[in-house]
Amino acid sequence: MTKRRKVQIIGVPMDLGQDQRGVDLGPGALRYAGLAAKLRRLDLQVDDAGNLPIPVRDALDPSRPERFRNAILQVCETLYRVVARAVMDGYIPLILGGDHSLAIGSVGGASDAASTGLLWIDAHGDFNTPRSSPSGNIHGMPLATLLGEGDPGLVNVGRKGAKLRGEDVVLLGIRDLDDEEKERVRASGICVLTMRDIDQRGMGAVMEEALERLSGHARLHVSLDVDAVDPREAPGVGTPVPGGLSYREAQLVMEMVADSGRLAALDIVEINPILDHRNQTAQLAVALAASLFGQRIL
Ligand code: EXY
Ligand code: MN
Ligand code: MN
Ligand code: MN
Repeated sequence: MTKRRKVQIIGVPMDLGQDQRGVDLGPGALRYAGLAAKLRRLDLQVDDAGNLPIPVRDALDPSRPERFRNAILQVCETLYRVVARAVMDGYIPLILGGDHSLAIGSVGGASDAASTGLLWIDAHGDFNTPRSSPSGNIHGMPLATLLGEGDPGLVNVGRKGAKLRGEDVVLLGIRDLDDEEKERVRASGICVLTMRDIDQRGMGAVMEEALERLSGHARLHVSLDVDAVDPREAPGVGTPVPGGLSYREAQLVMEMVADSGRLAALDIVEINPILDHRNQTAQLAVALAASLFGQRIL
């Protein structure tokens, strides 16, 4: 008999990596959408560790953007340790954002003890550095940071240096890169599977390639930025981009990762309940999480 899998929910209500207000409400929205109950029906042990303490944006001086950066750094240091500990205790950590800057801590922490492949599902590349970024927003930088590029303080969160190599990463669902970011992604060695690839070849074939590229890793971290899904299905995000994944394409991604049996950690980020309709986007994310943890149609 295989051991019953254990999931630890870790809420990170952080909105400091971008400008749109409301993404800090994401963990609540996901809980109200019935996340834990849904996973328990899949015969998982689900333990909710609550939320990490996050500095309140309004209490930080907006005229000093470095305060946001310093707060993000502190949160990511804590998250790194919490996630690394969860993995050590035999859990699959399920991190609820919050904006995508939290991945600097979560992906780092999940790969602390054992090498981990990363499937980054996003409309965006999140591959800017403070130099290349047009916005200065840190949620546009976490993947570059994890590969060792950009702000040295953020690069060294948890343990010194890069947490992953380009070849450990697949970017999926991409359709919005800044000009300089495009060059940087091309030079990175990351496998990029864009919306065009999905249109042309179909999601099944694209996911086969993604899993093949990550086949050297027994453990996979899925970092799901919900803005990867088309805004018609997922309106509750701060940076919507038209032409995204359909409901079924997103589900197929989850189902195929589930079949691989290699899921080691999951981030669900960038849900903004203020912009959502009746919690539709959180409900979608819960349905996707259920498939990722093994729910099957038949
Ligand atoms: N590339 C843009 C920037 O760096 O500001 C937009 C980034 C949006 C990042 C979102 C959440 O994935
Ligand atoms: Mn993102
Ligand atoms: Mn995004
Ligand atoms: Mn509407």
